Amino acid sequence: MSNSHPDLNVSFVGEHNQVALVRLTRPAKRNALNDGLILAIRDTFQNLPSSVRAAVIDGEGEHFCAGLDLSELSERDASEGVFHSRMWHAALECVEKGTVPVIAALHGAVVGGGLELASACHIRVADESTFYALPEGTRGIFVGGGGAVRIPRLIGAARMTDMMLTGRVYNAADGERIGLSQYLVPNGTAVEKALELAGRIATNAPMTNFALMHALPRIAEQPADHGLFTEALMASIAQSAPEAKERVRAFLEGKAAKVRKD
Ligand code: 1HE
Repeated sequence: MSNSHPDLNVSFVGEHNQVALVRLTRPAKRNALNDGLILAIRDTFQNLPSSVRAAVIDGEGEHFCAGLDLSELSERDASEGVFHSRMWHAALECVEKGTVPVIAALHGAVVGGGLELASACHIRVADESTFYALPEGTRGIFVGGGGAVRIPRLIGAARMTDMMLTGRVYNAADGERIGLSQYLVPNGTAVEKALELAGRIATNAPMTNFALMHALPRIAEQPADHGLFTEALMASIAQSAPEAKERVRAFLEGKAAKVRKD
């Protein structure tokens, strides 16, 4: 897979290229997301090679991502705005509901559309320099990249409302406390930690990863009765895969790792 955009670098890590490292490389503009970059994210996650089992996304320079490229906003009318927002939705859907789990490695600014991109990922690892904001509120606009759907799922509508009404900025520690990131790591180590997690995820049975990406979020939004039914179907599909049988047999024969606390 070659790089399709000058501001997005894709490389592969691991003995079998099983982890894709996708890097925003527009540090002079704080990795602000223009239309070309959004389309490149879409194309990248739509076309990951079949060797890839997990992905990491990070940003070059001092910040993960400054959000929407505001220089492209000024000339857009209302209907163009709808299509623009739908373009972001389609691209971030390719991240969230693509072929492999995606880990965001965060540092510096994770703001506006940058937080929308991070919230489309399955795991967020933040280093101590990370800060989160939704400056849309103070810029007279609204989120348009799926943030209104995904961010309340992480932190609740009340906290998101506060961030947008008041311009509140959360630091890395508070971000972890409220659920914006699942991991908080020392400065400069977010990518390393994200790659370690991705390496582990890449060894899971593909059907388990599929269930976590595609079934769990849907089940979590279904009424309990429907959710339990869907869970039963997903569980039966996952456990019937030959790989699941092999893994369980390996444990019973003492050949697989036990669960241990760190
Ligand atoms: C940009 C952008 C951008 C920086 N669009 N050009 N997002 C925001 O409202 C956040 C706006 N950015 C910032 O608040 C700050 O830039 C940062 C906190 C991210 C970083 O600060 P700093 O001091 O490191 O950098 P800087 O000096 O502010 O910016 C460096 C350059 O990047 C500068 O350009 P230059 O040509 O003068 O060097 C900035 O203009 C440029 N830059 N951020 C365009 N966002 C789907 S809807 C989503 C809606 C949103 O995301 S709205 C929120 C947009």
